[in-house]
Amino acid sequence: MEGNSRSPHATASGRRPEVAQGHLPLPVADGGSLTYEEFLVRYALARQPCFIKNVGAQWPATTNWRNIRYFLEHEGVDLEYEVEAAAGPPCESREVETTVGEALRRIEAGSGEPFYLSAWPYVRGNSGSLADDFVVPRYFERSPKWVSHNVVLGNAATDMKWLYIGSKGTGSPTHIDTNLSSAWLWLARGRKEWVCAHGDDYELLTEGIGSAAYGYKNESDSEEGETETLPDFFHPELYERWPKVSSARLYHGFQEEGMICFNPSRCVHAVRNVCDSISLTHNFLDATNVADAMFDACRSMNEEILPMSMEPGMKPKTFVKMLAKMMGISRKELSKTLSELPGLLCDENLSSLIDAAASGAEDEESKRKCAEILRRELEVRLREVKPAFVSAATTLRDKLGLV
Ligand SMILES: O=C(O)CCC(=O)C(=O)O
Repeated sequence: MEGNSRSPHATASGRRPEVAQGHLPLPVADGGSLTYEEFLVRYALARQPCFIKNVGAQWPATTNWRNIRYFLEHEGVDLEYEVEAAAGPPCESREVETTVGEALRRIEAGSGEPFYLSAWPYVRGNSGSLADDFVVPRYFERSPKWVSHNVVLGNAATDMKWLYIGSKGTGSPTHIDTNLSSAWLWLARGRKEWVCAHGDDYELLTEGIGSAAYGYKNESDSEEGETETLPDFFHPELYERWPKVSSARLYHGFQEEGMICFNPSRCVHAVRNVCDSISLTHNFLDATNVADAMFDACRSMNEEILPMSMEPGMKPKTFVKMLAKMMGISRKELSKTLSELPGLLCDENLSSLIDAAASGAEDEESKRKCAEILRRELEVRLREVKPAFVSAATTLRDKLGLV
């Protein structure tokens, strides 16, 4: 491993002193030798962003995804699928409604203004056969169906699988990933410049920001009463404009072709395409971040869903119908999920969660060890969040009459 996998600012007492201004190098792990246990301990559970090099050399994507023509001529790609692209540099971009085909042709033509086919949901967008070109590395997406298909955790409605294809100068402004999930981002072509905060600095960076912390939002989008915004990590006066950033651990680095950037749950991050780029992003929830996802689900139930359901004149049935429509799922499916929600973290589910994650380890002995590490860690992490989740989920279920 290169760079620093442990925060240089952690002390023996576990307390972090004020950090000097400036960025730390993003650690680089070697996918050829990184074990699953090392990945868990150093990165996923530690909420430490990193690069992983030497991944995917044998994948068809390594050769095929170097050229936009491949996507344009691939018979499994739905070029008519409607998407929102971004025109212009990251913090000033405009949304453009277009199709996959038009966006790809525009980027291929390279007509001046930066243009980004960002967050192309290629699986939902009828182009899932592109997944034949790569294999999900052993470190990621190890979750049982009750997590990966749960609508409240976001996955069934949005499968969290995207492609990002854009010209030089495009990028994604500072944000936090949906449901406080983790993400692996593999670069097929180009070069990306990243700034990622340590996941444990999430509270510090999002304090006082409220819902503006979620998604790509800029100052003009802030809601009433929310005066702060997430810091623009690429702003030339970052530390002057957002002084609290000097107390956070910010990691900086350039992602080269064939490398993964791993963003753990709670990691606030921003990225720029230094040159024309083609990349794959999958977000996921598993045993390493489920407690964070539950924390986010509590926030969403208490601050968004419950208040909405209690608006004057709102009938429970109408509310469920409206919510199902917003999530793009059937009313029946949503009602079933919401009625079962308070029992989601039962012992049986937690065991299957741990087993699914530990199955990433190389042999039986390592699987046992990883399962033990995960069990201990989950116990601590769920201690507070589980009662809060059960309480919010029960209130919601009862309020909607879904018992
Ligand atoms: O590559 C990009 O522009 C954005 C990727 C990213 O940060 C994300 O999907 O959360």
